[in-house]
Amino acid sequence: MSDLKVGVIGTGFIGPAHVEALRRLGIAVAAVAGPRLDRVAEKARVMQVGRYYDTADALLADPDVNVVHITSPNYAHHAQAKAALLAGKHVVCEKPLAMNSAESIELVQLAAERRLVNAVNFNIRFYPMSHQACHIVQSGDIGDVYIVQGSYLQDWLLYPTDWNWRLEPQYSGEMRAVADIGSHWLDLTTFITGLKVEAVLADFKTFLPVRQKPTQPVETFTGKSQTALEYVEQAIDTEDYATVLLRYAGGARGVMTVSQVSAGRKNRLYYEINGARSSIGWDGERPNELWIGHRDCANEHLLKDPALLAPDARQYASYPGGHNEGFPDTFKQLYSAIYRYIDAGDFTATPDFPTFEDGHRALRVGDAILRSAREDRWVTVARD
Ligand code: SOE
Repeated sequence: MSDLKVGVIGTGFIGPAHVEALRRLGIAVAAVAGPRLDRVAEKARVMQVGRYYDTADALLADPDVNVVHITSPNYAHHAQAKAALLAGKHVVCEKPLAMNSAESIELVQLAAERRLVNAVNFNIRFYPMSHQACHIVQSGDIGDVYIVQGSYLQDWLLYPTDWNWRLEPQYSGEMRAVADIGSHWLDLTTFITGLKVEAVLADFKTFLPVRQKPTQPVETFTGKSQTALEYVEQAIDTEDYATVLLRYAGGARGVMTVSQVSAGRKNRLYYEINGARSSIGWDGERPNELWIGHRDCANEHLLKDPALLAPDARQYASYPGGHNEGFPDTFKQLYSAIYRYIDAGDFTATPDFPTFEDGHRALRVGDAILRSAREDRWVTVARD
């Protein structure tokens, strides 16, 4: 594929997933950046990346880097994306795009002004079954959408000793579960249905208002297998759980529950979309299956098989039926769309991947959810 060179900012849980996916497409990773020189040097050695920097600015000054992937904690996304665009680099940013929609609108405008490619890493759209679901709904097969419902549940923050930077608002933002995983659910269901959320009513709960913070840093998802020696008590005020009622333009209704304290649910995004004729349902822990529900005939259970998928979905299935594709493949498929677009060079064409506009829209909904939870009332989602 592309002979562009990539710089990846952030080497925690998700930075290496970006590097691996890029390499599977034959895209060169020129450099990585992380906060401490000794740590980033070690990460670069393990990933066999030739150059490493201990600041984002140093990576952005590297003339060989044409595209920047931002995989740092949430608070840094806005400043790093802005600096990358000002340095003339295309940007692929992890979600959420920024801490709030005031920040994200600035990025949308700057990327447009600079005519640079901009993408948000909403990778879950790139399971083949997500594109198949989009095809089914958009082609009218299930009829008008009545109800969009589901959840995104995890258990990695269930115990008071579970710790991660996402628990600290200065790094993660004023919301946690909604921003971290609700953003994926909202993006995915918006992608599939094409429906815009108009108003929200949110209920939040922090079940663990005090946690034990290890005195050593803990990487995402590794807390379960590491025992810290020393802890300090820390008050927590971001939500462990949220349920949000959703009103969509055109009359559909929805409900989303997110939780990071649901024992046994490792990383389970579930949605069910009920239409005037049929329904579809998908469980992210069984990503190669799509449930199609009917009233007057037997329900269907579609297993991923390129031969049975619509062309839009088939292009993101690399292996034959029965050969499961999973989480790392979504990164590869997302980048195949982004780099194909960059290579084509026509930046007036409509992108077939999530852009800063999508990241901004998710943050607009997020801002309304936060306000609703605080004010305990329905809030209308602002429009730009
Ligand atoms: C942590 O909750 C997390 O890694 C999210 O940040 C990711 O976006 C999601 O893929 C899995 O969980």
